[in-house]
Parts: sequence; structure tokens; C-alpha cells
Amino acid sequence: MPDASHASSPRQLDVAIVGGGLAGLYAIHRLRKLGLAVRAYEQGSGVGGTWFWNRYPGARCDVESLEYSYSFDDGLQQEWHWPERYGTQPVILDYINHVADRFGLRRDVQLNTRIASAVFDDTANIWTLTTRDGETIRARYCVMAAGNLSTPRVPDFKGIHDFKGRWYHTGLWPQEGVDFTGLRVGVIGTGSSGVQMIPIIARQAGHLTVFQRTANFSLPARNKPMTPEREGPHKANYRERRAAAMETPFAIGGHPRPTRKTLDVPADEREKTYEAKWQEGGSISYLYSYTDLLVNKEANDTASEFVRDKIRSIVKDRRTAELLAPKDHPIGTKRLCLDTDYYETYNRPNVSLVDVRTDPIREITPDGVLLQSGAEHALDAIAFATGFDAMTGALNEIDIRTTGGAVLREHWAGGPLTYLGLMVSGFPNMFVVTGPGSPGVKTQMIASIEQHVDWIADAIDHLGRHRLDRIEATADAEGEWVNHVNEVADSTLYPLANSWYVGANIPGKPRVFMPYVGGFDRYKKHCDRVAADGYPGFVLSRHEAADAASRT
Ligand code: N01
Repeated sequence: MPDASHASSPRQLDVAIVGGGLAGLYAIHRLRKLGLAVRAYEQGSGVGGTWFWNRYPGARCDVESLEYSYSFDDGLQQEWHWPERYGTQPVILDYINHVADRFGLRRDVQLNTRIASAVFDDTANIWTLTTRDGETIRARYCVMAAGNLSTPRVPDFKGIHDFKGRWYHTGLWPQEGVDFTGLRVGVIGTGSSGVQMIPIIARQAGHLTVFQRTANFSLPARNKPMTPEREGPHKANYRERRAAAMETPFAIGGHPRPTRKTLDVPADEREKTYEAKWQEGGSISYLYSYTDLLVNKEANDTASEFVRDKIRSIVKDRRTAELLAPKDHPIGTKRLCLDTDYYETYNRPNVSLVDVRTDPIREITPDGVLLQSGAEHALDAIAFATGFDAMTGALNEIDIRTTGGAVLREHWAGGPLTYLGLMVSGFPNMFVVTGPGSPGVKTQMIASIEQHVDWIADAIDHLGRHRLDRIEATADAEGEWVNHVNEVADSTLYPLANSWYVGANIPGKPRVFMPYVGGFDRYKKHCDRVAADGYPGFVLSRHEAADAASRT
């Protein structure tokens, strides 16, 4: 029920921020420094976004923690100690809470609050946001920091609500955790979440059945404790390292750029390189073996086949190994998974792999999973690792419109349209952090968050200093940018994969390649140039109503 007490006194802000994850928190910090009244609205009962919700067993970042952390404050990055090469979900959530406390951000975060609608009044030049509880907020600017992988999706399986056991989704994992000891457990989905979770659940469960529709490439993470020898030199040159990361396509430093094309290198030398990278662990290093792995199919085949052979050498049952060896997409064109003992897990006597590509799931029965063939797998619990309505899901769940008649869901009906991934034509003063059309999800995400929030803060500051109060992307600039994003994607192997990058995991979602894959370095330079040149592609103006008000 709407709470009528809110209705009479809308909160007045300079900037309303939707989301209290890594992006929303940094936006509070950065925009507050401009003297603006800001507030973030977060649907969770704590800050942290992705790292608040994704508490499934084994959840861990696949970018090294010395990279995957905020860079905006040197004191913060010097004092925080990461205990391992890759942060676990609890450690990353601790870090985010530490940041919230250290910079006094909590006072500007409103938890347990879901934004239901955001309406821009073209005449008054004001956004009005309404929460699910009926509170209204009025703000000059709106920053959508709602996340790219924040709308969990469980497939619409018939019978799911009659299942007698318990079921879970990785992105909505219970805070108190789940004890699978001795149970017959099914995991549906083998993307990054499934691949991280499966080895841990296998150690607890009586029996684990993995339902795989598409095999994914996974590389060993080779996680290990942080050592002073690793941490000390990194922190001694932190600023230089961060700056160097900005000059790379993935915004991740520490990996020398490749210089040679794959097929220019003799096969035996290539094998040695792939082997060294496999032993080193991590995905960037492997994809950085040669310059052309993501643009030349023949080159990519050599890297893909190396990993398929590794899978065949680890997994003892030949049929299982062949099912696990991906053959439908080039390596790296879907998000590469990082794992600890994923393939080894299939050698356990209590783990079985079921191919639901050839024999799809027909329905969930009260007792388990029923396949089209009639085979039934009896289960006590099901863990859905079936992913998210990525990149557009969170914004499309909010009713975003203008009094002039623009409706975001309609504008994006054929796929998301943005200029630079930062703004949408027809929706003035609404910024999107790391949205579709930006490289965010293809990079070290916190670097992309900082780059976007800094750009947004600079734009708002620029408006204020020029006595302007309205910025809007033009339809032409948006169209040209969307074409550019597509052209860049089409020059790579990415479109060969059915991935969430193209919305393939959501039935009926328009198939559009959403991230910008031209590289963080190129993208950042372009955004910087746009700002330095006075924001071509945007219309900046002083709103007439504000003008009139200032004259009276
Ligand atoms: O989701 P996904 P995710 N029947 O979409 C399957 C980030 N992340 O949560 O490929 C059967 O990748 C689906 O099959 P298919 C990271 O960016 C990061 O794992 O559509 N199966 C697929 O196997 C990642 O890419 C980290 O054929 C069905 C799986 O479910 C992103 O989040 C950790 C099905 C979904 O895989 C999403 O990863 C975790 C159906 N009806 C996540 N529907 C780290 O930092 C879907 N599937 C390590």
C-alpha cells in the first residue's frame, strides 16, 4: 500500500541516484564534493549491489582484487588489505561497507527502497521518482546506477511452484546461506555463477546433478593467498599502475599487450604460450596471448582447442568431457569463466552431468526435473544459475518516461539506444552508469564506474558553472553511436556467441549486441574529448522556467 504520509512533501534533491552498489556509492561521494544534495535509493537491506545479492557458495570476483577496487582515494587503496588474489563475496562486501563508513556515505543511502517510476517534467525540468511505497522524490538530475546484472531471471518452467523441495537463484541467495549436506541437488546453468558454485555444492551434496544447456569455457583461477611480495610492490606504485590500466582495453593492468598474430607463431611455441597462461591462471592473460584471438576465427580455434584438450585431459569420463568441451562459440566471445576445480568436480562419484540441449527440461515436478524424453531426476533442492536480464533489465523494470510522451521501454523496444552508454535521447538530465553502449561489462567494472561517474559529475559541474541546467543527447548522436557500437562488434568474433551480451538468454529479448567492445582505453579518450570539446552530440541549455524564476 502506498504510504500517504510521503505524498505531501516530496524530497528535493539535486541528484537522485538509483542503486546503492559500487556505482551508487561512488556517485554519492563524487557528487557531494560538488556541494550537491544527493541521495541513493537501494532496494536491498544493505549497500553493495551485486555483492550484496550474489551470496551463492563460491561467489568470488574473477578480476584480481588489487585491480578490482576503487582507485579514487590513495589512502583507501593503501590501507585496505586483500587476503587473497581474488576477493570472495564476503570480503568484497566487507570492503564496500568499509568504504561506505570511511566516507560517511550511509547517511545519503536509503535502503529497502525500490524505485517504481521516474518521470521527467519537460516544463519544470525536474525528475520525479516514486518508490514502491509511494514516496516521491524530486531531483534536477537522475543517475541510474542500477547495475547490469541485477535482474535475476528464473526460466518460466512449468510446475516450479509445486516443487516440494527448496529452490534458489544465485542472484537472490539467502543471507543465512544454504546447507546442502547430504541432499540431492540440481544446478541449472553453467555460466560464471554455476561454474563457481558447482565444485562447492558437490562437496556438500549427497548427489549433484548439473543440467547443462551450453558448455562454457573456463580457465583455472589459481587463487592464492596475498603475499607481501605481491602486495608491497603493487601498492608502492599504485597510482602508476592504475594509470597504466586506463591505457588498456579491459582497464586491467599488469599484463603486457600482445604483439604477435597467432598464426605467425609456430604451433609448438603457441602451445607453450597457452600452457604458461593456463598455469598462471586468469582470463585476461590467456586472451592476451596474441593480438587477434577475438577477431580471427582460425586464430581463435587454436586457443579454443587448447582448452578443449585440457578438459579432455582432466575429465575421466569421455562422454562427459566431450559435453563439457564448448564447440558452439569461440573462446572469449562469451564471458570467460574462472574456476577452482570445476572440471575436476565431474570426476567425483556423486556428480552427474545432464545435457539439456539435446533433451531439454520439460517441467519441474513436485519431485524434481522432468526432461522432454520423459527422464526424471529426483531432487531435494534446485539452484538456478540461469543468469540475469542483463544490461537493460534493471532500467526496464522502472517506468521511465517524460511528460512529453517519451517512454524508455518503448524507445528501447528494439534494443537499447544510448549515446556513449551515458545518456538516452529524449530523456534529459538522466545519466546511466556503465549502461548498454559502454564498455563497462567488458572491463574491470570499478574502473568503468569511476570513469562514468567522473564524466557525469564533470558534466553537471560544467552545466552549473555555465548557468545551464539541462543536458540531452541528440537523436543523431545516439543513432551514430549505436551504429558505431554495432560496427565495432561486427568486426570481432563476439556476435558468433549466444550470450547475455546479445540478450540470448532471455526469450523474446531483441537480439542486439549491447556492450561497446572497442576497448576501455579508446572509449575513455573519446568521452574525454567530447567533454573537452564542449559536449558535441548533446544539447546543453538553460531551462526557460528556471530563467523566469531567476528574473522574478
Ligand atoms: O549467468 P549466465 P551467470 N534451461 O547468463 C543457462 C557475471 N558474473 O549468473 O548458455 C537450461 O552467464 C544458460 O544456458 P545458455 C559475469 O559477467 C561474474 O552465470 O543460455 N539452462 C547458462 O548456462 C557473468 O557472465 C562472476 O544455453 C538455462 C546459464 O543458465 C554474468 O555475471 C560470477 C536456461 C546462465 O549463465 C552472468 O553469469 C558470476 C534454461 N531454460 C557472475 N536458461 C565473477 O566475477 C538459462 N540457462 C566470477
